[in-house]
Amino acid sequence: HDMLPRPLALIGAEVGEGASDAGCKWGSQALRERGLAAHLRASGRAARWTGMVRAPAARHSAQRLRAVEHFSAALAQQVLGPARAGALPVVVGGDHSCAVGTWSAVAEHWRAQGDIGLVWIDAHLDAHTPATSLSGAPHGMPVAALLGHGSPGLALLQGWAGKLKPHNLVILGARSFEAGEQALLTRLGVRVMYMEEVARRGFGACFAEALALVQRHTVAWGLSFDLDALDPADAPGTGTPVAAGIALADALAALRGCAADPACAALELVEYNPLHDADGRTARAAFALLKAMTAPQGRGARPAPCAAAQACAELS
Ligand code: 6HN
Ligand code: MN
Ligand code: MN
Ligand code: MN
Repeated sequence: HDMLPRPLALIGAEVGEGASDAGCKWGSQALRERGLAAHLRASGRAARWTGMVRAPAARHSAQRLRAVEHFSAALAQQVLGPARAGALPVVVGGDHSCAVGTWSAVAEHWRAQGDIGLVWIDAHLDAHTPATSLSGAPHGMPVAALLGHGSPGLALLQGWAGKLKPHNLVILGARSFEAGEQALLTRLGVRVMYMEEVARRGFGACFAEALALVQRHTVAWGLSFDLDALDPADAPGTGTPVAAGIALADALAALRGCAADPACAALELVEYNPLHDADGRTARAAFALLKAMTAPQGRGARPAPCAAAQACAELS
């Protein structure tokens, strides 16, 4: 329809403390210096950086969770501002622990009206609690925290737990995970479209179904895109690359214009590690993904074949 597209409020989530390799901490700054805002403005939307939030340094692994908790509260404030002002918050990571702050703020903003939904695109499940995590890394825990499990400092951000209800979450593209986190999601009944399903049905068909599911019982929905969901050939510069992922072309085709839906509450793109991106390929993927998602108009559902299907079939 003819409504003016909402301006984009880019928010840099400068956190690497959630991961074993802290390189993602410099991801948002690198994308900003490459001209991400101007790139997005080229498709006709207003776009500017409204905040950069930096996590306190953590020298020991025991300090990491504490650092992420402090960071999450600060990030949530930076997301609430533009959300209240009617802009579309676009959080640029940073490791994926930033999702706790982003989606806690979005849930808080919509709380009086109803529940929020979330599509989580990732090679991982990110649903550990400190009790089940083998690495102890907080970026493997945001999904559990948003569902109300694990560290109280994360789960109780904004003073209440259960920002996401299990039936309003869909995880897409998972192919590397541990038993403990999978057991939590299975027990809660979260729909996971594993990479083998994505390869078989195509990313476009899976994303369309995921979007319909998270819209069903909610007043608003969001998208959290972990770059490691992509095939490492298209996005080598991530914190934790995993073979046989989603082809960038498939993601671009399916996500195009998704944020034009007035019920789209926020977008998040995480795990860009500039130190592992020698040729700039991953930065270009990040630019293209955000430009596609924020294109002023959608193209409608257009299921595209998965170009990496062959590699996925070989894996399974
Ligand atoms: N991410 N499951 C592994 C862990 O350490 O808990 C990997 C987590 C990766 C998190 O990519 O956002
Ligand atoms: Mn992740
Ligand atoms: Mn991941
Ligand atoms: Mn595939």
